[in-house]
Parts: sequence; structure tokens; C-alpha cells
Amino acid sequence: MVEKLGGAERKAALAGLDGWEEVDGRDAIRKSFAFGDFNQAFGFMTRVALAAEKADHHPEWFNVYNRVEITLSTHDAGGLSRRDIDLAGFIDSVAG
Ligand code: H2B
Repeated sequence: MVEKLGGAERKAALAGLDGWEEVDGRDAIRKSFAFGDFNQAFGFMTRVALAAEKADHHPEWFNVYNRVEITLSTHDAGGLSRRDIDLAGFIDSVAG
């Protein structure tokens, strides 16, 4: 069972991320990405999708042309967990 992050551990995990913000009214984080065109955005989404499937941990996302908005939360835990922090770090590493 995945545990929700709380207290100092949660604070430190969030402080280690770049540009991710907490979502109002929900235990989740989100970030928007903009690419040069749809091809670049979809290439990014493909890399994220393959890693997400491998980890069995999936993003909530919305894409229009070159823009990708991503929300991360752990549904099984009812909030933010270490899995979201790890996925956020991976997403940033492939965002260019
Ligand atoms: N993704 C996210 N973001 N949260 C989850 O709790 C989750 C998931 N659970 N992907 C996984 C799939 C679960 O539903 C399957 C059955 O392992």
C-alpha cells in the first residue's frame, strides 16, 4: 500500500521539485509545460507515458497543441505520495 506524504517528509519532497505547485482543494501537484510544437509535446508525452506504464503510476494530463498540463496524485492513497514526487522528477528530466 502506498502511503500519503505528510509532515517534514512532504515539505522536503515538495521543496526538491522545480515549478510544481500544490492544487487548491485537493492533495495533488501540477505543472504546465510548453513546447515548440505538437510534435515535441507529444514526444514528451510518449516518454512520460512509457515510464508511467512501467511504474504503474499515471499522470492526469491535458494537451492542446504545444501545451501539456499535468496533475499528479496517488489515487490509491487519496493524495500525494512518493510516487508522485518520483514521477515529477522524471517528467522534469525529459521536459528538456
Ligand atoms: N496512477 C496514479 N496516479 N495513482 C494510482 O493510485 C494508480 C495509478 N494506481 N496507476 C494504479 C495505476 C492502480 O490503479 C493499478 C491497479 O495498479
